[in-house]
Parts: sequence; C-alpha cells; structure tokens
Amino acid sequence: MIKQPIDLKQQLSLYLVMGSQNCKHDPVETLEKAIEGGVTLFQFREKGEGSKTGEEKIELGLQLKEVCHQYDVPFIVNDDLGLAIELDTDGLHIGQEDGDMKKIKDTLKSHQLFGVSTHNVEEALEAHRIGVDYIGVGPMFNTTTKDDIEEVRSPVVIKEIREQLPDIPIVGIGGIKHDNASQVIDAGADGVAVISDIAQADVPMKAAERILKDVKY
Ligand code: 3NM
Repeated sequence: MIKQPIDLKQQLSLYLVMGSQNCKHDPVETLEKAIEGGVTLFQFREKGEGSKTGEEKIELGLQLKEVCHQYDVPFIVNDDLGLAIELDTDGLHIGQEDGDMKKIKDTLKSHQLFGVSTHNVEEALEAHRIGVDYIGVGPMFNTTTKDDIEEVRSPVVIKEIREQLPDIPIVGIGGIKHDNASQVIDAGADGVAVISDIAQADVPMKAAERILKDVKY
C-alpha cells in the first residue's frame, strides 16, 4: 500500500492506462520508462483481444504494481474488483456497465481510490452522489483503442461537467495525444488519461515527457 496523495488532482495529471495488449514493447519496461517520463498514476487495463487472463494476468499485475510502488505511483486496476482486493491495489476504476457503483464502493478498503468512467453531466452527477474519488470523461477525440466508445463530444463535455461540479477531480480520456492534451486541460480537466500515445510509442519515456509539457498547470 502507498500513502494516498495529498492532492489527487495533481496525481491525475498524466494517467497512463494500459495492459499488455496495448504495448509495443514489454509492458513492465513500458511502464517503468513512462513513469520516468513523468506518468503520475497508472491503471492496469488488461482487456480485449490478446489480453492475459487468470494466473498470467495476476502475475503481470503484481509486476506492474511493484514498478509503480518503486516510484510511489498509485496502482489502479480496471474493472476487476476481485483483483483489486487480491492485489490490494491503490484503487479501482470501473465503467458504467461494471456493476452497482455504491456496492462496489462499499466493498473497497478505505485506502483504495475509486474512479468511474462517465460520458455526460448526468453520469457525472450520479458518480459524485455516490462519492467517487474521481471521474474519467470520454471520449475526448476519436480513438481506435476502444471499440465500444460513446459519441465523441470533444472537451466541451468536460466544460459542462466542470460548471456543475467545480471541485470533483476529472481526467479526460480518448484519443489524447501531445498535440491535443492542452485542450482537455483548458476545458477544466485536472489531467489526461492516455493509452496509445505512450504504450504504442517507440520511446515511451519521451512520449510521456511530451504530453506532460501540455498538462502542467
Ligand atoms: N475509455 P487512447 S476511450 C479506455 O471514452 C478508454 O471512456 C474511453 O485510448 C472512454 O488513449 C478509451 O489510445 C481508450 O485513445 C483510450
């Protein structure tokens, strides 16, 4: 377990989301280099074609958690409450379809962060009512990484949510790259969540550094 950050908003600045299926290079090495490039939070999202399951998934999760903790970066797991408990992760992130938000929140330990994907003001308000620690908002731009995305509504949706919820920690996701990350921050997000621009990069450390320049506030 690592101590929770004093400022979660700052911790959301550059949120790397990935599983082995997203990586151009070895995932453990990719994560380590990306953290050296400035990644501030990590989500293990082992999902979709080519992803690991069962013992292999657990083994990879353990290795990635260890890298995160070497650098004091929180290790969040996507979708898998059982794994979040088993690996005693620093948090869990779920989508709208991943179960009863309130029940899941009550099952997590007090040190575990709870994040939920939202796509509009209504979902954001509901997540806030439940008491989530942060919300993801997407998709900001077109992406080929996830098949079942909602309508692309651009960073405008973050602006709408921010007007209703001035204090909730928000991270944008979907098609975010070094040349559009600042639009997401300017709309009111505290950080950006990125898969391919880092995990598919030839040099993940440089890719992370490049995006972080746009996110610093
Ligand atoms: N969630 P990339 S979009 C995991 O809209 C995920 O909620 C989304 O990948 C949402 O950075 C997305 O490669 C994929 O575009 C993000």
